[in-house]
Amino acid sequence: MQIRNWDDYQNNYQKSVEDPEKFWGEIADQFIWKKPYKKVLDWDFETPSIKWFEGGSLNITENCLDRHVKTHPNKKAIIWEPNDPNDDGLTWTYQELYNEVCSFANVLKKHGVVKGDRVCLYMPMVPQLAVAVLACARIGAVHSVVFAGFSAQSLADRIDDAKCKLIVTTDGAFRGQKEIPIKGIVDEAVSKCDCVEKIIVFKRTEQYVSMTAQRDVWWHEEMENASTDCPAEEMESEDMLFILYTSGSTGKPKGVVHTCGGYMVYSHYSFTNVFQYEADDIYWCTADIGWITGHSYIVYGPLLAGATTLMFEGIPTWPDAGRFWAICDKYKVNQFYTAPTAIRSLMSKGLEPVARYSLNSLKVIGSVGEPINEEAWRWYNTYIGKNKCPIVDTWWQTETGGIMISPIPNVTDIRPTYATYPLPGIQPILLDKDGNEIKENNVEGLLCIKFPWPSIVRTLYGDHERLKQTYFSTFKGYYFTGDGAKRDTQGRYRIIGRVDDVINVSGHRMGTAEVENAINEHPWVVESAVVGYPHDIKGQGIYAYIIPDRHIESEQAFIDEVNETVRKEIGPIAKPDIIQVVSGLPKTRSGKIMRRILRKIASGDISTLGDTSTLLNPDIVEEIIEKSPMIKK
Ligand code: 7RM
Repeated sequence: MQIRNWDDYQNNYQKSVEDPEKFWGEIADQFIWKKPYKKVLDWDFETPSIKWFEGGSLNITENCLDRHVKTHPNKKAIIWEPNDPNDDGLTWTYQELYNEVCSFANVLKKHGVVKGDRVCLYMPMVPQLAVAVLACARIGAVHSVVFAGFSAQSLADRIDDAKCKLIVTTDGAFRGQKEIPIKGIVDEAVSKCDCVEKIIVFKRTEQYVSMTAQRDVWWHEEMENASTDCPAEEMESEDMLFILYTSGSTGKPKGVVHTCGGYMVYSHYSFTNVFQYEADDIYWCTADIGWITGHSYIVYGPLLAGATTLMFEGIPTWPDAGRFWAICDKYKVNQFYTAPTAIRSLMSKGLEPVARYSLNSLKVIGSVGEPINEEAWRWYNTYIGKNKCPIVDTWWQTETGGIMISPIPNVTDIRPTYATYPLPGIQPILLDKDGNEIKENNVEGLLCIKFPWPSIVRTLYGDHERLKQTYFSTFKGYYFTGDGAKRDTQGRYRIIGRVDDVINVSGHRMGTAEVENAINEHPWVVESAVVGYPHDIKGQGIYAYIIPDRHIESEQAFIDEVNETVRKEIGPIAKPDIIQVVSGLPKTRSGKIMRRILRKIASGDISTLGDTSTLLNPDIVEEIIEKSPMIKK
């Protein structure tokens, strides 16, 4: 299953296109199935309906845990590094992790969770989050992890959409110098939903929390007498494994659904190949488990591979900007996987925090979440990889479940800022605006995938029609990614970014409509328009144009209030970087906001605004330019 050289890559790629069922069937045979599958693949992109390994049954945790407990029970499964470098960390062997997972699975069962129930996990990066994920999978409950930076309102929306009956959370969270009242946020969210029956609280910070009798219980008390014996529920290959919410171009987040068999096969396959993981390596992905990267490449992929996966609770800049590198040296990390925004932010702190560490254990370094700019790529390559570690610039999405386009270290070549080639089994194509395939190289187009892979999104929870509309209707017969891409003369891809109304702030996907909805919750806001603009560290920043319903005495006070509204509605990650109060927005005669013009102004470039005379209100453009902080006068 591990591709070792260029010939291997080419043979595998060719085979995966010529006989996909044989290709994936052979990979799938390396897992433990409770019942063998009857058919590798059944699909149509019209309905859409995609089924992998039908007739087969399995439990992903048997593949993550039981089989490794048999062969190497004392190998480290999870290494956990706490927020404060002076606090004690924790290591669990495969045997210990197995015991934790089975015990907690029994706790879930005791509280009435059965196969198919949805369980919401709202936790910071403590190892118990990984335990809770796997415990759900053990008993066939569907986990919906919500990133612990989301607000009570966002959490409530997600709990309600999936009708979760149980929540697992913590008292609080440590993040750098901050202590965050996680349980308080959960209490507020739950007051807005009526599906939640139980809340299990893991004690992390020891801060005071209110516990509601009958409803709230402590993790440590429940675990005291829980048995470590919990048979793995038999799951059909296409049974739901998890839901993960992600932003789209409308205001409402989409509940991306992944299923058991295909996700298992693809997360393992992509992990071993992209990171070229070897038996004794220490692997570290700095993402949060609240995002897909954490699901696939902190928890499932590495554990399926029997790897040692490091989990970090803190932030890259605390106690200082050398923290990532200190951790790399402390644990002799071999594969390090992070996001361009983290690289740029650390790059801005100079070389001193890097120079203190050797980093000589590193073999492969990776990037994910957004396009990496050339400067950040070179810095990463020179000062972190020391010109000897291949950089894997991995392109993929929540909806793809795993890495789709990426270099394979020491197998395929590297081109700075290029995700380069698709993994075997992945068939990307570029289309022009009219949906015609662009066959030649040295071109640019809309990135689509023309054939299913095992971890493709199966549905959007509760809204299959939206799945069809969003991904399978723009271009008939293809999965449309929403990204634009270039392909060079060698057939290597460079992903340019979103072509829809989705912005990518520090690697976090956000719908402009979602942020607008939040802003519009402020009682004085009549209308708003949100666009992305180039930001040195975050990749894209959020620029909001806002029309108030009255004369604003203090603009700063109003802006502060709007920011607070967004923080409450979505969370701190969605707060605009720039808010401009305007008296109107440029609109077409049919009333559509001309976002193209707003994007140009936000990026500080007004040289190519085009003809604005056909607008409903052409004068407004001058006014906005006049007052924009991005336009130098
Ligand atoms: C894994 C993840 C997906 C969107 C995707 C792209 C962008 C991700 C790269 C990238 C350029 C990359 N899932 N994106 N990786 N753009 N190069 N290597 O990020 O669902 O949260 O976001 O992120 O626009 O469509 S995600």
